[in-house]
Amino acid sequence: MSAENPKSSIEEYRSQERPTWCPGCGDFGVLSAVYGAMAELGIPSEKIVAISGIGCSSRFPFFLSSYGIHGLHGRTMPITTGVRAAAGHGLHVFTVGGDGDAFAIGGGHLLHAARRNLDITYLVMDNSVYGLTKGQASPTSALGYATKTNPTGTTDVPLNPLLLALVAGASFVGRAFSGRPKELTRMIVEASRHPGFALIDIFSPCPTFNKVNTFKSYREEVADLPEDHDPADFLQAMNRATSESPRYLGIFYRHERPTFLQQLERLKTGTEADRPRLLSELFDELR
Ligand SMILES: Cc1ncc(C[n+]2csc(CCOP(=O)(O)OP(=O)(O)O)c2C)c(N)n1
Ligand code: SF4
Repeated sequence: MSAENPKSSIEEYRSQERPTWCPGCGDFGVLSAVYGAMAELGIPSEKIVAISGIGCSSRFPFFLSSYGIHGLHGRTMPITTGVRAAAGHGLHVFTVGGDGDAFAIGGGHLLHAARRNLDITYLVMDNSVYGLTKGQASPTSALGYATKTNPTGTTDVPLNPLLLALVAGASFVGRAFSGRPKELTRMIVEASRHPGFALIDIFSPCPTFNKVNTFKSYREEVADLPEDHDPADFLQAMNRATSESPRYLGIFYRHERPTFLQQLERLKTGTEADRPRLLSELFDELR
């Protein structure tokens, strides 16, 4: 994580490229929240890298004044792992993309980045549809969700991103809504400060293709996590992540354990003779 210089101007993070998203797309709210969070954290724009896959949401790096990689569909985690290993703590790494990129074609990579506790903030703009390719069902589409390519409705049971991240070992798991920009900004700040793999699943409606999961429907379905929620309690996080009514927003789980970079550093310290003891200490901390 880079040095913080709180309260930069939002303008520092806005690139010269204007977003090409459709009017009313939820991704605008996510972009504004990232500008706001970066300004609050005061991370210099040259210390940020945004890495994406392919999709409407994956155009994100063009609109952020920072380093960026617009990669391959579903391959954000291998790219991010390489960037993180090469850059060490010197850059703040944002990985961004859609629910298709993250949980369909990229699903296998996601699991292993989470268990490895890769040091990143991963923002998934979850619109429950493949936006860029014109509206096919995605892993988070509701059962029976009908599209032009599947007019009778999908028979695939929707995947729960929070449960997936929790069982894979993500050390920070949150859910937010682009229609609630203040809370979203706050959560991006918290996730950015978290050492390790921080995933935020963001309800980010696609008004062009998804007429089921809309700003209006989310407003009716969501509620903040109860005040007694303890983000250190894994089972409570699992339990509340399964709730459909309401669908909770907030930080479900947060737990610190050695991150990918810290693990690499530990493996390099000490002499050959120290290695068995250092490894055994590291394994104890990872358990
Ligand atoms: C290897 C590969 N397979 C398929 C595609 C076609 N493709 C491009 S984007 C996309 C899905 C986009 O959906 P999502 O990741 O949810 O992002 P959104 O557009 O909704 O933001 C697909 C299937 C591709 N570009 N590359
Ligand atoms: S198609 Fe949907 S996800 Fe893509 S830019 Fe338009 S509203 Fe946003």
